[in-house]
Amino acid sequence: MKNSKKYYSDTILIKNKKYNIIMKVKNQIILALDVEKKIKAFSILEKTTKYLDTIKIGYSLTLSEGPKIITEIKENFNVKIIADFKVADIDATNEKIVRNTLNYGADSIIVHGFVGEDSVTACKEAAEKLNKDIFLLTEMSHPGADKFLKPISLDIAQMGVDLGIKNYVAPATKLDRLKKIREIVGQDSFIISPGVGVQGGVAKETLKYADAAIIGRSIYNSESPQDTLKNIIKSIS
Ligand code: 2OM
Repeated sequence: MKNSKKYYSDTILIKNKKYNIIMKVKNQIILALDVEKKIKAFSILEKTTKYLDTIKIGYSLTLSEGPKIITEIKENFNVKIIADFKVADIDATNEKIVRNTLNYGADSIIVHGFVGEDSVTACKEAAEKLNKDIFLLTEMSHPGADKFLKPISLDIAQMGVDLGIKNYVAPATKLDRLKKIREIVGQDSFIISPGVGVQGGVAKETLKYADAAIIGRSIYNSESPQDTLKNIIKSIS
């Protein structure tokens, strides 16, 4: 299955009417910036943002530097930020987590699906109020996810479709699962896929089914993050 779509859409409200805006992931690579210090994060961004425009930051950096790091990155670099907080609580708490994260300047946020419809809907609605979006995490890339998450991940994907969610996370390390999830969410949905590089996934294979690959350690632990990134881009073009 060849997938040429390289965009994910965000919803904006103008005069109470919903419009989808298109967000592009440059070179189909999202940098997972799981470093712990701002100085390191900025150094990696200075070396890589010529080749990418979307990054994912999570607990590693925000717990170490505080959530204002999201705002600071937005002020200093021309990147879209996906906040990987894997939101997984009751609806009322989820709403607060999503609203606060997006108000710090994140463009979207990753939300767990296994918590169910009410919890996920609270995230979706909180994001939409801010004209932003969520990514629904279906199945995970690590081996341990096979025990509890795999048996329900296709149902999670279907729930996302039923709720009108357009953006998904699905694993690069399990191509058969990624393919199945693509079949469920359809070609119009946007799938980002972690697990390329250190976890064993291959970017070119992953992008047969996903719209963008999430890559962390292979890039930020590399002696030359820009050269590593350039080589990955060459491998998929
Ligand atoms: O990094 C992979 C990145 O993707 C890390 O930030 C992980 O936390 C994240 N991630 C997964 N697997 C998932 C979900 C999750 P590296 O690895 O199933 O390239 O260094 O392995 C995510 O993206 O939501």
